[in-house]
Amino acid sequence: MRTGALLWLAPMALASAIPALEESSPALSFDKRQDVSLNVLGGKILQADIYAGLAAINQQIYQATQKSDQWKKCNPATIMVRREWATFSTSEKTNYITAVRCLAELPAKTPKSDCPGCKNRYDDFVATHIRQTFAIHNTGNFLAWHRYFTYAYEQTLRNECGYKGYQPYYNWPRWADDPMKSPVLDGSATSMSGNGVAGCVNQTFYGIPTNDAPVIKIPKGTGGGCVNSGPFQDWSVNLGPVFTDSLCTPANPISDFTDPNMGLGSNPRCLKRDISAWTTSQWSNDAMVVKLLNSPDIKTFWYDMQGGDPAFANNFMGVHTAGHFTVGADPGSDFFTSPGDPYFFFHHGQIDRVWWTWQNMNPSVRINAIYGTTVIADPTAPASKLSDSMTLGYAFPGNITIGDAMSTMGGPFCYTYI
Ligand SMILES: *[C@@H]1O[C@H](CO)[C@@H](O)[C@H](O)[C@H]1NC(C)=O
Ligand SMILES: *[C@@H]1O[C@H](CO)[C@@H](O)[C@H](O)[C@H]1NC(C)=O
Ligand SMILES: [Cu+2]
Repeated sequence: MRTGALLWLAPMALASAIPALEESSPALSFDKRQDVSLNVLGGKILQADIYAGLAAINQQIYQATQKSDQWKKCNPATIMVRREWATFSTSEKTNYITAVRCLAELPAKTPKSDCPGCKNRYDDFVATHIRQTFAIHNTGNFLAWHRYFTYAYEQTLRNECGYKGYQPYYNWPRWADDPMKSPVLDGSATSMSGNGVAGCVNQTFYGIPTNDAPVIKIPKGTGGGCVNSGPFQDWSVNLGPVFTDSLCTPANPISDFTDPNMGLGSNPRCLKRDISAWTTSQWSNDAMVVKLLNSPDIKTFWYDMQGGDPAFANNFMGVHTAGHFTVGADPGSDFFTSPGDPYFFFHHGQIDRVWWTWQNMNPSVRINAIYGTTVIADPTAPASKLSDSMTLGYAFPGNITIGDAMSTMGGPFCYTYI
């Protein structure tokens, strides 16, 4: 296939330009991007994707040669592959959408005493994220916890809603100029729904990190109100908000921070979005992802992904925040309640893919690299350790350690990305 040949030439040429890359052999390729027509991907070759292709190959070689116990269980014969939504067929997309909607029809597992507002199985995931927010963001477990969370969601779609595929991701830079052109957000019947209608007429910006003390002001776009296209226009957001930037959002009935159920009161409302090309064109384009992937160590990578040090100086947003404010509004702008928008798992699939890429550009050094403490943005708290355990509460059974979540081919995991 012509496209395949093209995609192959580029990595060969680039390999020598990328520092600290381990030997890779095309014969052991696990980069199946050559199977995907470039037209589907908007005709663009992204440098970040070339890094990802090399990482995929490196990971297989590293696992085969250095991790023989893991390799017995997880190897190219058994591995699951996560793909970009644009490469899903129409029926694959429909099956995924049906499974997400199915989760919202199943009863919640979280008892009312732990989440008075939880109505359904989807809410269990939102609730555990709200409850743990201060212990899983700007912390040492941030990447590992969200890897486990996204995996648990994918497994639950499969185990409880009959989904046969794997979690799709949204490759931000491919549609950085206009996210509403992406098959994830174009509002079609096979999208995750599109923009919201015009809303919050007196809101002129969304403030990062908060509206009250903004360091970055994202100008309000054309949306901000309820999503009115695609399969999620009747989607109910039941929990939160806690830290929303959307002035249109009614407060949660439990808003006292000393209450363990803060944000978990019943507050059903529509899904709102204000899709922001202002954000994506500057902060989640190919150059931004490549800069992040060129981080020499985990401390640099960790800070860059989350907005730099000091956070958000010179308007630098970091791909993590940019990915959330790609949709913004409610619950997308609320870092507690953001999983209430099913787009969340597409964004965090890509966060995980970028971390996986960075790790596997030099796996022997980076696979267990960890930075950060156990409390949000608190450098004086105890440092996170690989032996720290992580829980998903009622969303998914079983604690794992951060160490278990460092490799996508170790612990409970066996997946890769193309
Ligand atoms: C306008 O903003 C104020 C808070 O600043 C809010 O109370 C009010 O509901 C908003 N009105 C609309 C229509 O968004
Ligand atoms: C699971 O992990 C959480 C968070 O680290 C911890 O509080 C809890 O005690 C653990 N539960 C078990 C059964 O190990
Ligand atoms: Cu999160």
